[in-house]
Amino acid sequence: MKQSSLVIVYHRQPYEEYVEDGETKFRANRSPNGIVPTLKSFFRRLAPGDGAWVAWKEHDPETDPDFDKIIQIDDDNDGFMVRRLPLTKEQVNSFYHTTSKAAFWPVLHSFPWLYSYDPVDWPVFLDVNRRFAEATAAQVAPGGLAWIHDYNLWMVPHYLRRLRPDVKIAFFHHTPFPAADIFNVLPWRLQILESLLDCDMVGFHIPRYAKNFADLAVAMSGAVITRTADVSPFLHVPGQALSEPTVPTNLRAGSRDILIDVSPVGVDVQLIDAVLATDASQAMQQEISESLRGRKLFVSVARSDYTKGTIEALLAFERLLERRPALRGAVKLLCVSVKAASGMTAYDDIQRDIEGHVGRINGQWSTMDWTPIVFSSTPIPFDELLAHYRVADLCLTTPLRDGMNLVAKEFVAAKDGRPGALVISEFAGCAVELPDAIYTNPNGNRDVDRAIDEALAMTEAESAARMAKMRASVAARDIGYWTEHVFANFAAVGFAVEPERRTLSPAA
Ligand code: GDG
Repeated sequence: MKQSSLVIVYHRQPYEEYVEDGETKFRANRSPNGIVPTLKSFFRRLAPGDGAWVAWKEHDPETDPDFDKIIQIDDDNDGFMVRRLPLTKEQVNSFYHTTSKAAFWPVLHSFPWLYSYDPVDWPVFLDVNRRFAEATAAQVAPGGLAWIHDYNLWMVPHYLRRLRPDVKIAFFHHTPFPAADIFNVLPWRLQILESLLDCDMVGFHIPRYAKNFADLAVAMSGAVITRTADVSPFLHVPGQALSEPTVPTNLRAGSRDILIDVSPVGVDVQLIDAVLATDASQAMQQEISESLRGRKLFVSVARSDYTKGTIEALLAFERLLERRPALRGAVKLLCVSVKAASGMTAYDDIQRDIEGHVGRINGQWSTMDWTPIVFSSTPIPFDELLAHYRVADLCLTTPLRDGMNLVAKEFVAAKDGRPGALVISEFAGCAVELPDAIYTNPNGNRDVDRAIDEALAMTEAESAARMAKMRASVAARDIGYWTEHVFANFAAVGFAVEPERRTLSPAA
């Protein structure tokens, strides 16, 4: 079997599976946005067919004994291979829903009181991570690079390093990385840290997370920071909650040098522009504008998660109606809070609470010709989302913690310098890149109210100028920039791709 120079290890599958005429078929994910299409575009920089992806697939060996572990996907990313790791429902439940989501996720997002230890079956987590490492070890070519994503695969580097000492290992965290005081709530902290120190490169969205990680490594395992750099002005807003003036860039742990990478994920600005320029989108934008009949449109879009601050946004919107009677009937909120498929208690609770607030607010304030909140718990098509962003007056993004938050960047890109405002939590990673947004601290009502009032009071000229500055920043550091940056760091740790493929645009 052919091995691959670059193997992306990410728990989600990079395709959709469907059945036609009794036959299982695969197609590219219908939604073109989000991180999966971005990661797949990395394969375009390799020789055609040279990329591979490792993901899990829930599988019952009793009902499907002929499960294909390896499949070929031929989409517009030059074709790539997917190694599917069959996991039983029980393994998925333990490794993903319990250990990753009920124990790691709250700690990573600084909600240690929601951390749940008792149901964690650590040996199952290790076993699943070991299997991921074995699948990766079988797939990656000599001297190739395995790029592992996110906390649910934290222990993969440990196993992979022992199976394949010749390969380069890179890791990227999509979540925040908290300070040691919080991280150390996890009883498996040393094992996790040592596994990450088996990597050649560990990546984060922003300097604060990188610094937290490096400080943890120094405190817990005797690693030494061998280089620190000034943070680029594009990622530093003095006095801002997540801002850092300097960042460690290199660590030495035992005999290994580790590159600490800071690379905030960008959005596909070319794709957003192209979608918004279509006749269908223009017609949709016109229709949305007309349906508003002069009302101001607010948008709040996120997965349903207690970290995302959707309840804080809904309550702020309700307070706005209470505080400013003149706005009753004059504002509308599109709230998309996409329900998790999991059946986990914490997520069922938050969904129920969000829907309860929407129902209550609409029940209290609706009139015959005005419903304050339009709500969706299922994803709306990307083109519809973008058309709403383009028309919207305000994007209300109030996570209590968020690794980056791509919604805010997509909104900024879609506005393309038109008047509008982004109210962003200071605790979302993207805030360090967007000083022209209106910052808020969602931990207090008064500050969110202040931020919304400030947004509504801005003149058109000021809001357009701020949106234009943010758009320039988001466009300059889009997914193409991110891809270049990551490949440059892959090269710095000894994994170089052919120069002529490196110049390809990921959106090409
Ligand atoms: C994790 C980290 C980090 C949402 N609703 C709809 C929809 N979306 C799309 C958005 C955006 C994506 O999903 C969500 O990205 P986020 O960054 O906001 O959040 P997470 O899913 O939590 O992602 C996060 C990210 O990883 C990347 O590293 O930024 O901090 O938590 O692209 O547009 N798309 C469509 N309909 C929806 O209703 N089509």
